[in-house]
Amino acid sequence: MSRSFIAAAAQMGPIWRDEPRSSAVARMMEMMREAHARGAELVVFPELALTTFFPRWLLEGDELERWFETEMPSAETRPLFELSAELGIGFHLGYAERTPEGRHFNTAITVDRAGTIIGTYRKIHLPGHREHEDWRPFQHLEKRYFEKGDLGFPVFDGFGGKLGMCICNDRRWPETWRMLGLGGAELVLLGYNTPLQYPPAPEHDHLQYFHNELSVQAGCYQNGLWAIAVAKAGREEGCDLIGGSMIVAPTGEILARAAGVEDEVITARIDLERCSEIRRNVFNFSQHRQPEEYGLLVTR
Ligand code: CDT
Repeated sequence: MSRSFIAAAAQMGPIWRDEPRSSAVARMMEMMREAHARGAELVVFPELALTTFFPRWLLEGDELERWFETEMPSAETRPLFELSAELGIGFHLGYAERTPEGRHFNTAITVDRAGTIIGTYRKIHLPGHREHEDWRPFQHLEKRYFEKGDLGFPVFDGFGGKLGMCICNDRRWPETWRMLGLGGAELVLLGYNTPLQYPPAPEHDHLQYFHNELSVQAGCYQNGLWAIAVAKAGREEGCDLIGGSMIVAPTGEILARAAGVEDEVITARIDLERCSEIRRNVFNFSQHRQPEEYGLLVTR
């Protein structure tokens, strides 16, 4: 496959609490068709793209377990895989995973143009809190519902290059990007559900879009890689989620950006060769990194 191809970010508007997975999948299939019609060979969907963002509620037993996928593809998600293979367009998707051993992860997969899963990632930086906190306008119980990912930051072959993934809060951490950059990733795929309100520090609410762009643009530039960052956006069950999905070049420039907070497809041409503009120059790791000075990064 050519190392230069068109890729799409498929931002999703809200998914309602009682919206069936079949509806979310139908919305994704429509956007997959649009991305394909616009020449894309890869389309990226958000974190937890099949359901509403359920960690905003305290749930137990079956009321909690119903949000998790026990197989991928499943009867409900198989149509997306079939359309991918039919059109010859790959995709990336986030979902809540329950393993056969009963472990729970916030997971993302990448699927190639034949509809085959080529990469799996389980979220490592889980934000929020473990116990219900009355004072919050909404909960963020990722620490309660998910285990820390156990797959590290894998880099795998796909779309003519080296791919990596992270999920939402991971994008704020330079360690995520450096692990992927050191692993050789040329393109990072990521989805997010980011509330416009951050109740522990409301004075930062107006900075949510800025911090999203700051994190992704810095990650791209400092590691000489591309990123496709995709929101679930809009007012979901009374909670406003930011949009601002974007495709970012290794120079840190945003080449395409979603305008609204609804379902929206944006595209840009990704040339993986452009990673070398940064990697052969200012961030030539083998010439300029000084890892012997970075001990604190892993000892504390
Ligand atoms: N989904 C996710 O990781 N969201 C967080 C919200 C802020 S921390 C409570 C994020 O980093 O965007």
